Amino acid sequence: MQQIVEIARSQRVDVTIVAGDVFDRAVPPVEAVSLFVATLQQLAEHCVVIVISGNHDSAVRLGYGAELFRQGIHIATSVESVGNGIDVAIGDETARIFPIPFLLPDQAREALKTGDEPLPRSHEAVLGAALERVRANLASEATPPTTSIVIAHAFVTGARESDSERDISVGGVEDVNATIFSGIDYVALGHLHGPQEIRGPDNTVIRYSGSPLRYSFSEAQHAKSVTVVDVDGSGACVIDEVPIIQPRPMVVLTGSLDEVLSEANQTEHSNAWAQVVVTDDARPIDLTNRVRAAYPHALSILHRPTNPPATIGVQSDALVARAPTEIASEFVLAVTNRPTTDSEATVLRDVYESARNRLDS
Ligand SMILES: [Mn+2]
Repeated sequence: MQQIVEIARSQRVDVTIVAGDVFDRAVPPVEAVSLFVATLQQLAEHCVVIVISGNHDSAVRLGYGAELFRQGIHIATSVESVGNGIDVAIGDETARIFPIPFLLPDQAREALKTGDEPLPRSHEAVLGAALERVRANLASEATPPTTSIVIAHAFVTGARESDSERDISVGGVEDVNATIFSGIDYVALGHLHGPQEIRGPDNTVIRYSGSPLRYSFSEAQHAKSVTVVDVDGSGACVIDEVPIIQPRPMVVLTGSLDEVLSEANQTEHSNAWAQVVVTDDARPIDLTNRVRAAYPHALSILHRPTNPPATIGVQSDALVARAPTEIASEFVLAVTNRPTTDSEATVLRDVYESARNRLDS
């Protein structure tokens, strides 16, 4: 957080955008809330700050007290405000920034409907309707602002995931097509942890800044950064990825215990947050302590034999990597000796999604 504040100060940024998630759970620990508030206050000394809620955040809790924040700190968490822009002076130009909090299709399809019928039950439908509101706002003035910016929290088609993002699928679909952002100069996206640019419609730059820290070993190779965007009023955007220095390196070491504990490995990686995967056929005696002695910051120690005994039908980590609905379908196959029907698959999916949403809220 200190690095981000320093980047805002030294680069004299006009606006800091946080595209969610702010927290990783609906009820965050007190330390996390304190850090968030302190960081907002420090950022606000240098620039305008605009925050949206993500799928991990409780919109109600994150938005609580938002009106009490001083001018220059905006926290957008409610669907009612979608389509309202915040004007920020950037030199002689004006950027209008539209924060769109993470929209739950089941709630937003009613709030954002344009006719009598609710919108289709999908992320693309509700976020698409939000963008219609944004474009209507921009078209409503004879002299629109020189730059338009949208902040959203979504999985845009073509982006690369890691193991850290929680599934947001509705009806089995989680992604939205980049074409819904047509007409916008810059789209600042949250949700995916790897920094990346998405191919969008002509003249629209769409980017995930990525998370400032790594949240799982699937992010070990990510180069974490903050995206600094320079807009010049013509709609053109110049992108600069400013690195965030990580507290420790991160490494995944796979091999026999002897290989993992080799002197070369220890010399290079003893300081790292390590995931150690030991592949010996039999579990080495005292595995955890021996690994920890060499890698005191090991976060995950696994025994995954190259030749697993035939009696083990399912490995738990292989199970974790698969879709819950797929596992449930296999269960149906195992007990009924026939594949799931389409209607059974729909029931399994709906039950899974509603259970997951209850955990999230
Ligand atoms: Mn998210």
